[in-house]
Amino acid sequence: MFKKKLSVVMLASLGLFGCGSDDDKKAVEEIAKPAGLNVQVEFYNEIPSFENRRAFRIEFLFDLNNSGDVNLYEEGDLFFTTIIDENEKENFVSIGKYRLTDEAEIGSELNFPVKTLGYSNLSKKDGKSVFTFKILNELELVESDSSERKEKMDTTVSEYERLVKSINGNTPISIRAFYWGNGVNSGDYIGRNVPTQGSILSIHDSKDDYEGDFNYVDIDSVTFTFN
Ligand SMILES: [Ca+2]
Ligand SMILES: [Ca+2]
Repeated sequence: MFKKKLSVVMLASLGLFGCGSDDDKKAVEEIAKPAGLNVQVEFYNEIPSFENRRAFRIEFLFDLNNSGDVNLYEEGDLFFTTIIDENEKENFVSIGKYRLTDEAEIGSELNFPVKTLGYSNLSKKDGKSVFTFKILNELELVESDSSERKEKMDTTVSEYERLVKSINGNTPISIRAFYWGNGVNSGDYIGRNVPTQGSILSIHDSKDDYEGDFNYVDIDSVTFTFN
């Protein structure tokens, strides 16, 4: 209830409220999205288009079990990945050996499809790329064909929801971003070998510390907000 009231106030103050059009309805739905975690990554430069089989991949590993390890898909960690290429965008999260994904490969034992994992987007602003990802706290599974599989899926979603809600402003994180394919390679990292220590609410990263032959992927800043 409180949330709904807040939405109305926000819309009214933005001058968007009162016309009763479909756009208004959409705006209310947008604000009524389930709670979660918002990530925004700003780059110094522009990530080029995805022609010629080139792709962009960004990974966020939350070291929730505080092992200091950023290389393994460990039990107790959450590892989010978004891959964007010419044809599609795929979001998935690894929870130990299982994966929740909104593009599940049919028949895979370890990949479980959810209706929406989150909302990721790569856009351009003033000649610079910005990646945003709204990670949801609660997920809705796509129906399973067997009760055995359903049980495993339910357990994995419960574990996901428990872990994602435990992320806070001081959770150690490792972030890796790449753009590659057809002779092009560019990447940048935060907490590459050792996850970050301290606040992740606002992270600044140096200019020109990219790896590869091109400066396309050069992280400038990362911000996390919770709602
Ligand atoms: Ca870990
Ligand atoms: Ca950088």
